[in-house]
Amino acid sequence: MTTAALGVPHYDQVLQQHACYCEALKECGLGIVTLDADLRYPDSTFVEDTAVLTARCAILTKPGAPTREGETAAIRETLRRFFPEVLEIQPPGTLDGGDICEAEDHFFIGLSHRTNEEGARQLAAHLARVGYSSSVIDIRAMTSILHLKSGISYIGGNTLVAIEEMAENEHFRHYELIRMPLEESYAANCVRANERVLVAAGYPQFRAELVGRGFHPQPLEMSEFQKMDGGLSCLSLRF
Ligand code: CIR
Repeated sequence: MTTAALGVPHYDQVLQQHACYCEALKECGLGIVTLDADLRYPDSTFVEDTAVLTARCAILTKPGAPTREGETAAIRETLRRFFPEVLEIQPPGTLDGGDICEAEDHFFIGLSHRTNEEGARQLAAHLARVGYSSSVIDIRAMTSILHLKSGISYIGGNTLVAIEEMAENEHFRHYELIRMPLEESYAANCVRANERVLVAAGYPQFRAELVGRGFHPQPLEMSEFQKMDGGLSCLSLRF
């Protein structure tokens, strides 16, 4: 599925970019668990949407797009190997992991065309039970982003990266804010992994800003995933 009018992804390049992404995570010191491709679910490479993983609990989501609902089965099975208990969002709640932005012990929950109020309420309750706070950010009127994390990322050091449309949001008042220039909005989706920040290649202003603030950006080619509305965070579940 996509809303981007960037053309058809080239399969060989998709595989190559994905392999580089996995390699970069390993270079950050992470271990990788890879699931087999499941051709029934063409969007399933965006595993982030199927779960919310925290240091204190694991929650399987209920993806908001009907064609993606079945993706959670393989993730449930896999998560059970790593988490003693796997909680689940229940219908009529829907929730995509891409709408959840973890900033230390606080979680921003995006209300979107994928995540509904009931899904947000259930997640907030699960998080509260283990001592995390959360706040809901309504992005339903924003046409430029699919998920909350297409528009903001938390990269540690009390620092949030935000697209222009979100930068003035009152929820972000107490954070250091990196405001993305309009032409670099896609790069707002980035991933802090240990000492590095994985960023989409081709966004020089953002990269320079990160370096200036003492972060260590690692650019990765993402052109083929961008064509499918995907960003760096979508391609993995990190815990
Ligand atoms: C979808 O529409 O569901 C996929 N084509 C893209 C999902 C991207 N996931 C994310 O931003 N977390």
